[in-house]
Amino acid sequence: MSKALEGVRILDFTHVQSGPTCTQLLAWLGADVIKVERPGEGDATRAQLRDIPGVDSLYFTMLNHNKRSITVNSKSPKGLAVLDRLIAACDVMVENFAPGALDRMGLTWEHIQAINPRMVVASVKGFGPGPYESCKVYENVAQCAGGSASTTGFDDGPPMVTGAQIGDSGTGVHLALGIVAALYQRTHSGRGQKVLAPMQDAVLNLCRVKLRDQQRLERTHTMHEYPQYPDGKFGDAVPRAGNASGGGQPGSILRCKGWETDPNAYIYFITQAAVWPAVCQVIGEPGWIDDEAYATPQARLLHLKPIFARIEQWTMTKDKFEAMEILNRYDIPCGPILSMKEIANEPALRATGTVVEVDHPTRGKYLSVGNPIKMSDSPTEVTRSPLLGEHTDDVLAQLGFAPADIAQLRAEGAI
Ligand code: CAO
Repeated sequence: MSKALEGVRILDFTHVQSGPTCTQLLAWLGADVIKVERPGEGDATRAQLRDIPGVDSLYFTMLNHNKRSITVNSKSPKGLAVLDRLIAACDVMVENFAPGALDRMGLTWEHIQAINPRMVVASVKGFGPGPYESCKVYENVAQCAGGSASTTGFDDGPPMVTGAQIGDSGTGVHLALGIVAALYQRTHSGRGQKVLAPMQDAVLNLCRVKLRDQQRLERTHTMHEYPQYPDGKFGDAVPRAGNASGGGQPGSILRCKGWETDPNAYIYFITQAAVWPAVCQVIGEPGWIDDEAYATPQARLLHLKPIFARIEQWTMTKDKFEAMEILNRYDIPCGPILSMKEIANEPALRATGTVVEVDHPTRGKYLSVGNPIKMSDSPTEVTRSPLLGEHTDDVLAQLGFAPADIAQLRAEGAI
């Protein structure tokens, strides 16, 4: 079966997490992704957080599946000439160097355009134009600058970063969408274009509901679904909402049986209005169905703390999976708090290829996250990440370099 992006060739000049997330997705959609790395060391993540000495880290392998790796020294004139040949042969260049690094290599937009006017040049940067545009940025900086940290955590605690890598992987996903849209536009315009996804902007996009709440707060000075209501105080900025739902249907994380010893014996419970009578029946409070203090969503907002405390008395009598089973019978929206250990062993995720086992020549078998996007006519087969420079000779031969030229480039330190 063919793949959605078959025939698209990507010059992957990315490193660390944000850019590689993007190009890995494009590879899973069928693009030929040629990862360009610095000779000798490669992407810094190959050696970061290593669990096996001398072997590519899981950090690297889990972000660089289905790619080919070539080494090119962009600081040598002959290496730059190789890059020019790649620019001529590829459809897209993706990069996430520090601001200005690509220009310092001489690979300006004008230079690239002169070689290949159809090329899409896609970049992740920490910030867009403005006071911070020249800053280097890592994940947590983006979470902080994009509004996630100030709105995450508990009211009486400091700002908090999340485990989900919304700054890096979140931005990579945004960039991938920009790239496929630019490729589509190119089918009409015949031209490439620049695509920029700043990490601050991508995080803010994912925090859109909090900017919604900022404006609600400024107008009404209160937000009834927040834990600060009705007893606490609101300031002039959106506060941290703990585990409150963030939507129009109140929710909370509640303890389940075994919580004293198992840090993940919890369930997320949503008191969706449509199933409120069922919630009352399940927890043994049928009188709440008609009690005017609880009967309407509006009335319940005044009593969310005692309501969730009562529901928790019920969830604490069940383990999280038993509770799920019972609640699902009544269509009550809920979800178990799953540990990474439980997720790694979840048969359904294995069956759909979202958790995959990959074999690697020096590491052996390891688990990875496969393509979360499922397409009926473009299935994904996850293949291992490349060793450093594994495909240098193949790719250069494809570009028309003779074996003697390749040997010469290697001897001169250009590849
Ligand atoms: N051959 C020779 N030199 C190479 C090369 C190659 N193949 N590939 C990269 N280099 C050089 C660059 O030219 C640059 O040199 P100069 O500083 O002399 O111009 C140098 O390597 C370092 O590049 P960098 O500044 O991008 O890397 P860093 O490790 O110092 O910074 C990071 C890393 C991520 C902070 C920075 O790249 C950045 O801010 N990127 C944009 C935002 C981003 O993507 N952040 C997410 C990272 S994931 O958490």
